[in-house]
Amino acid sequence: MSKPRDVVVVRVSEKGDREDEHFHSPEVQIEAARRWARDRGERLAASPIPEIDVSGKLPLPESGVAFVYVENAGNRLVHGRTIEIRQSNQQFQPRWAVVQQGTEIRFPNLDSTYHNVFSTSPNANFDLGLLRVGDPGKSVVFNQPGVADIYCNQHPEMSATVLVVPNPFFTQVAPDGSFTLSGVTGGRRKIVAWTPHAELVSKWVTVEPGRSVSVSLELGKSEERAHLDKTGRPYGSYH
Ligand SMILES: [Cu+2]
Repeated sequence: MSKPRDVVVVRVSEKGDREDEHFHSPEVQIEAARRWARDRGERLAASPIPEIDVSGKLPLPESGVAFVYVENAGNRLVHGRTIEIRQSNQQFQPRWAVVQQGTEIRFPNLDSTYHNVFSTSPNANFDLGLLRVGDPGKSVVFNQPGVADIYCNQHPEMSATVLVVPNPFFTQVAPDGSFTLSGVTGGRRKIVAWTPHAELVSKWVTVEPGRSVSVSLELGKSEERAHLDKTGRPYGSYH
């Protein structure tokens, strides 16, 4: 058994993360230290903050898609992560995504028609303008936690939804409705569940050492509502 590696936190900070204002919470420091050690095949001998697995169950919706995350376990921007939401066959593909804040989403147009991708959600207000046929796509960095509804100003039937989570503590719910959030730091934690097009639901739990934590959640009803165009008017009203 090796000695506690206080030095690990310092080495991680030397990589430049110290400039990230989100880096100062103890949870994030520990998380970064643990990952630094794991990448090198080592283990932290002791952690100043105990980490516990939070597990639970929830009834899956018909879509089979649900995610769970911890809302208040550190705020951390992820760097260098990019995913794509394509415009293909007059739909977004995929039609939903869950990303950690800091993730870049690229929106390439694979169709032979114009699209105009936009969002008016508070955490992701953008308008990519007309994307030409074969456009490699503009991209948006999602830096604010929350749910972003994404639409096309040309085609009201196109929609995608993106859940932006604040930290690495998130997971997809398994087909049997179970989930485990690993290595959650101790304290009062807000566990949040999401399925596309439903309100977020949450429960508070106390995470403490020597005690397993389980939480049961009931998802909100999925309901894709009619939406307005990028100017806030009903589609077609100005043609
Ligand atoms: Cu479109």
